[in-house]
Amino acid sequence: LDWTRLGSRTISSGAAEIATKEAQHSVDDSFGVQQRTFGSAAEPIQRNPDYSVLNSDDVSYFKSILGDNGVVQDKDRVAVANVDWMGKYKGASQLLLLPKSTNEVSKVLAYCDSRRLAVVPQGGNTGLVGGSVPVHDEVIVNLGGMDKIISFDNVNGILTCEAGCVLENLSTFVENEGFIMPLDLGAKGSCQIGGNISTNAGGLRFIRYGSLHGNVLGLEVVLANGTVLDMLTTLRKDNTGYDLKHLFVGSEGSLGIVTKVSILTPAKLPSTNVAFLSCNDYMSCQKLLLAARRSLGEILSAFEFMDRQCIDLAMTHLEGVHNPLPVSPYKFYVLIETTGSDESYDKAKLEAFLLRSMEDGLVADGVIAQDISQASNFWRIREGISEASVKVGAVYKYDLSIPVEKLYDIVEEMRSRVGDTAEVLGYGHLGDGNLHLNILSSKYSDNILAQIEPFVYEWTAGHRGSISAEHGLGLMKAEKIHYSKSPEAVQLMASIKKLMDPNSILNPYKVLPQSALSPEQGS
Ligand code: FAD
Ligand code: 2HG
Ligand code: ZN
Repeated sequence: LDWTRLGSRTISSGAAEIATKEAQHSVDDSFGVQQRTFGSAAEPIQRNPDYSVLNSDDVSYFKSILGDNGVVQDKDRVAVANVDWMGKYKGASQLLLLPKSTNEVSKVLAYCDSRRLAVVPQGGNTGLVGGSVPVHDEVIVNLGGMDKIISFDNVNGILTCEAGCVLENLSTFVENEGFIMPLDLGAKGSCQIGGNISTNAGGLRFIRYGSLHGNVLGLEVVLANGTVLDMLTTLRKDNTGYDLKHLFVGSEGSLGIVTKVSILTPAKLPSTNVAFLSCNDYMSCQKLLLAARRSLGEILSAFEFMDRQCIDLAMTHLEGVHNPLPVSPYKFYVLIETTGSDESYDKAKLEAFLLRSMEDGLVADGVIAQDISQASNFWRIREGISEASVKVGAVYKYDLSIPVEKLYDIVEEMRSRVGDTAEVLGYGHLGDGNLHLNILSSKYSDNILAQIEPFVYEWTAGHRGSISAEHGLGLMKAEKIHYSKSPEAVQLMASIKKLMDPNSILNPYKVLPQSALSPEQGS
């Protein structure tokens, strides 16, 4: 076993930044934007004729609220905001609004509601389910201009900030104060905390710090009619009635626009170690997870999983990364991170765990990063898979919660279904039972899609899994919610949507099936 030790320096997990615009352009250049349906059974989505069409009076009104700089009609800039990060979903909006305060958001929404102009809330536009871009001519409201840190309580680690703050900037800020953000993900360089909350993003620290439902302490939200809902408390405990903020965590901009956030940040601990390991079979990966939970216990901070196809893809498409275990190819790779407060104890614990795992035959080979650049390389491989996947041409992405023991079965079944027409990758947050199933080919094809859907949804439902572990439903899966939620639950969600957004101006065609929202369906 060729492992070496991580030095005493603390690392922030992975320095991978993504350049949204560049990625979009390279995607556009290489295979064009797919402009058709995204599910085998889906009909093209008709524009809801009840929405008004933007006119010059509307634009003048927005300018009177936001000033000329906050109202973008420039075709190139609007075009960027119309296309998602994968280059897969493209709207036809003519207007991008950039509010700078809650009051401005409130006035914009009140006006849109009164005029019945449809709106897409947008953060960093890194979402992976087509939720952050218009379907037709919806007005785009991007929160990027609301990027101020409001306060930081450095006793309790409570950050209060505006929704447009970029996650990586918040990380840097709280790390300087001796804390870390409770979430971390490959899109950190572009995604905004408001977008993270609206998608209930999971990511790489979920195994340790849990969901944003636990870490978000308070929110300020603007409702569809412009009402400002102040729930921006910083209390750990507050059982006064229904906890309304949870409605907005994960509702993908369909119930309101998040404008401010208060979030609990854990203390930054001084010792981080990262190991990159290989396993010969999937059973060993599962056993390794259980062993890591038992032996590493409280210091385990990530357990990420990749198959060989992911490593090959990363090596081909990511610049400056190298395979930490180049000698022979293995079927599976696991990245384990530990974070703790006692450097020598933590290191000894990880080393003993790895030795035992090798002796037990769970680990075939492995390496521990000996410095920050090695650790960054390990993380860059894992975090960069998504970025590498969009460079191939066409990518079909599925984000499934499946019981861990069954999680890789669907990857193998999918491989045999698509044969050599596409490359199938399995990776994800194994510690959370979350598989990212990516199917790559040079071009989008109805034949490949027909092999994937509805099989992938039926299989997941058959195993009582979730068709969206962490990315949301967006446009891609709005009509598929029934695979994971009962008709009664969908009906209640539709009633909530109708109550909170009776004119249905917020993020139309997303999250819920159109049939559940139709006026005939009583609320
Ligand atoms: P956007 O993409 O702009 O929007 C996402 C959704 O939220 C849309 O429906 C939008 O309407 C809504 N929205 C945005 N801002 C607001 C707001 N202020 N108020 C109301 N609604 C709003 N996700 C994970 O869960 N885990 C990961 O590990 C992960 N890794 C990723 C890695 C890469 C390279 C990429 C490209 C994406 C990854 N994602 C991951 C997807 C994830 O959903 C986003 O990265 C992130 O949470 C979205 O934030 P955003 O600011 O880009 O939101
Ligand atoms: C990750 O964990 C992200 O890397 C993205 O959630 C997954 O692109 C994907 O399918
Ligand atoms: Zn993920």
